[in-house]
Amino acid sequence: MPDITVEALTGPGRAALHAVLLCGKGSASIIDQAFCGRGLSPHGTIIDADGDVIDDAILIEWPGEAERFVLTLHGSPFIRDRVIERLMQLGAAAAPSTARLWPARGQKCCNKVREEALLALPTALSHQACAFLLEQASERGFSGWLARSVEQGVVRQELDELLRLSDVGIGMLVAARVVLAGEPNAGKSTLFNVLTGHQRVITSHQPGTTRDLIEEEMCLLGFPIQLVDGAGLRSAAGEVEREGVRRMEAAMEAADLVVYLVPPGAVEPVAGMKGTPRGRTLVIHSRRDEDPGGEIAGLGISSVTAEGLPQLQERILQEIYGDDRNLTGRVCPFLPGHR
Ligand SMILES: Nc1nc2c(ncn2[C@@H]2O[C@H](COP(=O)(O)OP(=O)(O)OP(=O)(O)O)[C@@H](O)[C@H]2O)c(=O)[nH]1
Ligand SMILES: [Mg+2]
Repeated sequence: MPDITVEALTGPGRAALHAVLLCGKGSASIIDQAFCGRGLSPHGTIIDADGDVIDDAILIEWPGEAERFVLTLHGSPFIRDRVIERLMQLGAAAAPSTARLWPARGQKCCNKVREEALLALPTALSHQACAFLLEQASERGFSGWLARSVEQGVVRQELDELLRLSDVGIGMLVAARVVLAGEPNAGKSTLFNVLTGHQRVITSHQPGTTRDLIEEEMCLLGFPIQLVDGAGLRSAAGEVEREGVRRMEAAMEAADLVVYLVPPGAVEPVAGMKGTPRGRTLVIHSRRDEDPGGEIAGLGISSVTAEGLPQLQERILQEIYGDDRNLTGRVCPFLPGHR
């Protein structure tokens, strides 16, 4: 039996593409049987024993003595597994499982946390989240820390610090729910559109325009946020708007943060008032460009002039995660299970 190994270079799960490595003396003969079109162009098809097509593929052939091939396939795990199965049918053996993840090959610390970080990478919504995961997957990050702590033990203080930071680490990957609330016409939908960067929601001067809950995942300074817009809070006359208000109140209850918009002339919410936000609330003064001289306590914003919007983004993250949010160069858990 020739010493030929096959392995997936890309991680498990669905992806845009998968890459499979076949190497060892005799690989070329396996490729000749499994890949139609070798030598004509890098493009070809992988076929099964009956000649049926498993996938269209691109074949990369390494120059040199050693027989080494990479097949780039479509990203379905079923396609990848069928191709590997076919190559094994033709005489290849599975490579050792520790080599399954390409970046982990040859490295000492190939533990579960490293694999979890690499698996989470395709779902990261910002370059900060990607850099964070790559760091946690490395010797410098949570993965390396865990491997060292198994050998050397940990001190209580270190654990307390990791637990404290874990909220921020998890927040890098799992979106916090931020609900925009306030009376009708406060400017919720206009702010929703500005923050998400497109005209997602209908806005109008007519109070009671929005009734359904509208949600969109977006990125705020590197953190994923599930932003929610909905009905303005008032004692609505119509049945449909009443249902909208009821849904908005439920969304506020479940939110990680309620951003309560107070336009010029409206009153700030006070405890016990109908529609008072429960849970964590950030009260902001909206439509400031309409009343620039008006006295306010706290943050003022305008969705038209963009006044106060950078500060608003900072304040939202500060309310949810606190001031200590920069994770660069720090060991930090990133999944709820790590706690
Ligand atoms: N000048 C000015 N107008 C604004 C601003 N934000 C919203 N508006 C206007 O105020 C009106 C109401 O805005 P919406 O965003 O629809 O208000 P809403 O809170 O979603 O209202 P409902 O859906 O009815 O609850 C619209 O005519 C907007 O164009 C702002 O910052 N400045
Ligand atoms: Mg609206």
